[in-house]
Amino acid sequence: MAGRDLLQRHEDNPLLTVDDIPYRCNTVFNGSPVKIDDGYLMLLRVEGQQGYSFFSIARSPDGIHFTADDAPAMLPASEGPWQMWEEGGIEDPRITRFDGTYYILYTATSRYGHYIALASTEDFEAFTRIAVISGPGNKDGVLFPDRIRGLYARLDRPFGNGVGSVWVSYSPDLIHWGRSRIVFRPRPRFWDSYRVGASAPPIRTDWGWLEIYHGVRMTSSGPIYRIGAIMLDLQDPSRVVGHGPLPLLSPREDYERIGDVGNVVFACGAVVEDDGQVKIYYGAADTAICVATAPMERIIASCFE
Ligand code: BMA
Repeated sequence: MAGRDLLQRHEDNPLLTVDDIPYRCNTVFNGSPVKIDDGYLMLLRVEGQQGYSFFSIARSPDGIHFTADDAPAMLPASEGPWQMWEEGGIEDPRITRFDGTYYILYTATSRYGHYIALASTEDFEAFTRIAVISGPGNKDGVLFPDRIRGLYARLDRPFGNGVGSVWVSYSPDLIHWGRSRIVFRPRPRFWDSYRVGASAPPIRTDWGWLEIYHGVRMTSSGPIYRIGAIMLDLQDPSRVVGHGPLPLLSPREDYERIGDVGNVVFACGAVVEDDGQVKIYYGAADTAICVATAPMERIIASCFE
């Protein structure tokens, strides 16, 4: 059976719901996974009942069965210079391992809008805030896992002219960013016609940088968020080398259709296994965390359809 979607949902979905969080909160979604020595760790976006989001950790031996920590890992700053950036919460972490350090790009929200912020950790116990690395009206920041032509590189989604497109920028030091170029835009008439944004940090392949992104189509009953893939040139990621017409995953199951924000599948990270299977972790309906998989070769092929 071909199935409706290229990605196969795991039968244990949703992997994490509010019932798995040991303290009172509203929802858990949009988690970013990493593989560590003895299993998997996921940085979760938890939304508290007061209405803002923060980060917590869940751990797993197999990438499927997760146990959430007893207490949050990183709360919005409540004092100091970061307070004004994070007063509305911290959202959608994306983890990239680079030279042995884990860098986390996340969305800081405040009365002035959304910003991309950068923090790092060595051990997921202590987190160091490094810098706010965008102006207002930007989110969906993902850091490439390698330098490109000697510079750090990121994708992001500035909200210029009311259109959400994906851009690439470069930095010598992770703090000062520039040389911004557009990468791809919403495609009129397609499933990603309203908005696009980076989802998982780019994955290096022989064919280019594989970017798992989200695309939105607006309908008369609101937006539908889907997961897609695009291939970018290794040396110049502003150059799209492959972009297929179909999404990888669309909301279909009740846990994707029904929740605080229905009709949403929204990835924040993926794990490539040694056998070539890719596990894509995604928030479902802004209410739960799920995983869906496909062989890397099929995801790559979909970029060139
Ligand atoms: C996006 C982000 C995500 C969220 C999605 C659907 O703009 O805010 O955190 O999952 O909308 O509500």
